[in-house]
Amino acid sequence: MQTFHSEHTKQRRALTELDGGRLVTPYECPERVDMIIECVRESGLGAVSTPAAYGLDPVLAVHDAAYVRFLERAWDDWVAAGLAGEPIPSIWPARRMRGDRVPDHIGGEVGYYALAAETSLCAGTFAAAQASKDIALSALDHLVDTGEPAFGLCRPPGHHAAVDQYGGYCFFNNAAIAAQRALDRGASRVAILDIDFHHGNGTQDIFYARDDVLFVSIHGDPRQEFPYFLGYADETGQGAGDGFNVNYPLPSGTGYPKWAATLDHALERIARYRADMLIVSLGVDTFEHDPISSFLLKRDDFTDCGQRLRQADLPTVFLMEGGYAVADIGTNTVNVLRGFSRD
Ligand code: Q9C
Ligand code: ZN
Repeated sequence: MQTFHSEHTKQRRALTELDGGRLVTPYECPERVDMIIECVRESGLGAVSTPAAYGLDPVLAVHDAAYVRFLERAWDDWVAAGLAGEPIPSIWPARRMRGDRVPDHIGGEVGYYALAAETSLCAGTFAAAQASKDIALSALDHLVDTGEPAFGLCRPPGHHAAVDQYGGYCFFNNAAIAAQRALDRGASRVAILDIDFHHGNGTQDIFYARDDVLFVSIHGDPRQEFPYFLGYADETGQGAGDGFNVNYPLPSGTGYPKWAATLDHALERIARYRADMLIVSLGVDTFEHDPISSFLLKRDDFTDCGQRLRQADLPTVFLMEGGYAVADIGTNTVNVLRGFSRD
C-alpha cells in the first residue's frame, strides 16, 4: 500500500484550542504526522510519496466559494483588525438570528463560518488544508490509476468540515473531495465509511441529498459527544439521498466486541449498495487511551479492524482523520493498514 505524505501539513501549528473553558495547546498537533510517518516507514507497508498539486477546483466542487475565500484571508483579516490571539468565534447566527447575512467584520465572519469554537485559525492553516486535500486526491488517483489501495496521511483532518463551515479541527473535507473526484473519474457509487470516534457531520452534510455517495458512520452518541447536534440514527438522508446516510451512534465505554459487530453491519450495508469504491475516514481516536474520546479499542483491535475492512473486497483509500493519543497514533494507524494488507 502506497502512502501519501507532505511536510506542508505541518504549516498549521495553532497555539490555542478552547478546551473546557481554558486555552490549551491543540490536541490536533503537527507531531501526529511525524509519529504516523515514522511507523509507516518502519512497517514496510510500502512506498511513501509526495502529493501532486491540484489547486482549488476540486475543493470548490464540494465547498462554498465564499467559504474557501474566507479561509484564505481570515488570518490576515484578523491581524489587520488589530485583534490579538488566534481567531475564535464568540457569537453565531443562533436560533431566530439572521443566518442569511454574512457580516463584513472578521469577528462576525468567524461566527458565520465556524461550527464550533475549539478550532483556532492560524497563519499556516490554509496552506496545510491545501496540502491535506492534495494528499487525499493523490491517494484517490493512485487507486484509480493502479487499482492498488492507498493511504493519505491527511492533516488537518476533514470530516467535520461542511459545505460552508469549519470546526472540529477540520477545514476542507478531504474524504468528500476525494469521493467527488472518484465520481468525476468514472465511479458511479462511492461509499464513505467513517470510523473516527466522532460523527462525520461535514461529510453527511455534503452528501445528504445524494444517492451517488453512501455515507456510513460509527461514532460516539451525539447525546454525549461532539458534535452533539448531528449523528443520530434517524438521519437517513433526504430527497434522492433518502436511505443513503447511515449513522451508528454507540454509547461511551463501547469496547471492541460491540464496535466490531457494528462495523460488520456497516460493511453489509455497503455491500448491499454495490459500491464500486470505498473511502475510509480513518480516525484512531476510538483508542482506549485517547485523551478526548470514550471508546475502548486496544492496539490489536485496530489490526482486526483492518482485516475486516479487507473482507469488503473493494478498491479502498484510507484518509487520516482524528486520533490524539500521540504516542500510540502511529502504531494504531499502521495496525489498521497492515491488517488490511495482510493476506
Ligand atoms: N477539547 C476529529 O477527531 N472537541 N475532531 C474537543 C476537547 C472537538 C475532533 C473536546 C473534537 C473534534 C477530526
Ligand atoms: Zn474524531
